[in-house]
Amino acid sequence: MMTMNRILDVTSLFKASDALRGHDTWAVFTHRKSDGDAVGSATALFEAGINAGKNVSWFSPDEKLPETYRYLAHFEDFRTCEDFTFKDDGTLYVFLDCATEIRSVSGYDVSANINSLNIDHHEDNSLYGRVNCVYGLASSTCEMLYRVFMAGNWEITPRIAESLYTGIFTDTGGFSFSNTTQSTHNIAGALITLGVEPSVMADRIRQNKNPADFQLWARALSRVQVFGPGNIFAVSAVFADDFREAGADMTGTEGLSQMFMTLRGVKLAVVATEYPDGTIRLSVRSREGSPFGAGEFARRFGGGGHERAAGCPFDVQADEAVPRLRDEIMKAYHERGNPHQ
Ligand SMILES: [Mn+2]
Repeated sequence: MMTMNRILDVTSLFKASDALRGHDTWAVFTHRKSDGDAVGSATALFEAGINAGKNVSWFSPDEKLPETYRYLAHFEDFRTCEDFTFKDDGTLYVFLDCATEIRSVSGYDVSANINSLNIDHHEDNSLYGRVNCVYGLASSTCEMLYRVFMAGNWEITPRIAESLYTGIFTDTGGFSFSNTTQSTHNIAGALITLGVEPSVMADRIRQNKNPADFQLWARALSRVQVFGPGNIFAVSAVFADDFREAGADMTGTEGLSQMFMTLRGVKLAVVATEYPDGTIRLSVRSREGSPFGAGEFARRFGGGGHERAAGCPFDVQADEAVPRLRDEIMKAYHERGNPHQ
């Protein structure tokens, strides 16, 4: 049975803080295709660790991080790592923004006797850590980490504040998605008091497209298909050839699926992306009024994420991706949106 982590267990914040204090060596893991929340939370924790005299390292399977976040302290401390050997050697293994342990490096065994700390805000987090600090109604992992820092009286330096603000800003779409709450704004306000400049941060995060990304987006935008009852569904695709011809890399799709949510009346948008090895992944976005959520749709294909933003593999040939995707969306609609048919 899937957990739906909708209650904030305040004691878990103290347990997380105690776990961090109690270990001199931290290995921090973020998920594949790291986003602002993953990079923001990892760099914030890295800085907090260094300030506390800890020996900190940071990994994910990504070859490189989105250049957008290079302004964050400790961006350069990131290391690529596909597999990791987890040991019971006094190291604290911290997973950030990872709904499941397999979203990060491989080699982790849930039942093994190792010190692991899971800090996250995915509703469907499987609680794989020895200590789990998970609240599905938090806007971001950065918001959770802020709560952990406050619980344990950790000093939040201006660098940490910038990292945390970055994750909150990006995961809420600049304070515009439905996960934006009063707490989100209160925490953002506290971070501003600690030195964050909102307009500087917004520019750094948003003013980052290069012409190659525009060429890539132009291809995706030109292929949009809107369909379903009341035209509530939108799909598009980008293929390996598009990346080559546009001169863009895989980070060029960041923000693309959200763009299709700006279409009038659209409640659910899906972008299929072909990776260099020919595999297809879906990026799914939804809003209130969709017959099924983004997370629910992604879970049909072994993926996961949030109710409003999720991703999954899609096991089809590239040239079949769009028609198959349309079929799958209508299938989900008939099963979920029209239960009597
Ligand atoms: Mn997140």
